[in-house]
Amino acid sequence: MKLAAVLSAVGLASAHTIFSSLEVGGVNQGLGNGVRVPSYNGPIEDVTSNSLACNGNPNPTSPTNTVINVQAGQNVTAIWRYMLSSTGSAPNDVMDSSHKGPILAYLKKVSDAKTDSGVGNGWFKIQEYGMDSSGVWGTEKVINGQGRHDIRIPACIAPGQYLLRAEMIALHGAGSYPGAQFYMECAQINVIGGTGAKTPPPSACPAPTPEPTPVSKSTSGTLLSPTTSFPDPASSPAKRRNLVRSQERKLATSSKVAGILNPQA
Ligand SMILES: [Cu+2]
Repeated sequence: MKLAAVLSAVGLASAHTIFSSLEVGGVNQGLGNGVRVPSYNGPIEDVTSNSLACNGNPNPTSPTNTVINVQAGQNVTAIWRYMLSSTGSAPNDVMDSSHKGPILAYLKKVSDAKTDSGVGNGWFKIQEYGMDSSGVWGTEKVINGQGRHDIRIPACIAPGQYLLRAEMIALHGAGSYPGAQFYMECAQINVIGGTGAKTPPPSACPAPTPEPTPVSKSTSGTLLSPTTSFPDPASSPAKRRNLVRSQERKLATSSKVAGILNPQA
């Protein structure tokens, strides 16, 4: 391996990210306050791992006793930082620019947001933002937007406690499995003022209007269309792995994203 390639690999390995705090109503709730943050910023790459739900081994997370009040229908903002110690909001303080891919958000209704592990059924997706028509990925939007990832909490859901799972997926290594890098943490929220009695399956809740970040198709047509799902934390490990592998096959054969698969090219 050439020296430049070695240095590049080291750079990528240390250029990850953490959803480190939640902003609600313009107020940052504090680092790790109501968000289960890990001490290390590495990704989950094994999609059969329970850590795909709310992170965890090999990145153990810290519990938090805070449950953050959020109004149903309100926008909240997941704040992503390169490391827990990163206080700036420049692109390098968020995530390395090589990390291109979709951003997503999920909710899960729980009886106690402080103690529920998040593993298993009940997750529903409330956002998936892939690549826009100019070829700009969701992660680029966050990297170049001070680490801010806006998420609309649906108005129609039942009041009560939820886990809010914000996720960014980096595809630069996704030409083979494992390779896609899944970054996620879970916030503990208490939704108040919800107009519905639903803890909806994905289609039961009307799409929030306006979408905080519109879902877009990739220029390849199907890669990240709104109906193309990345592995859902609620689906079975085998199903998740098959999904990732099919995504990776599409990626590997898509000339449009070749530059992402091989950042040095
Ligand atoms: Cu990384």
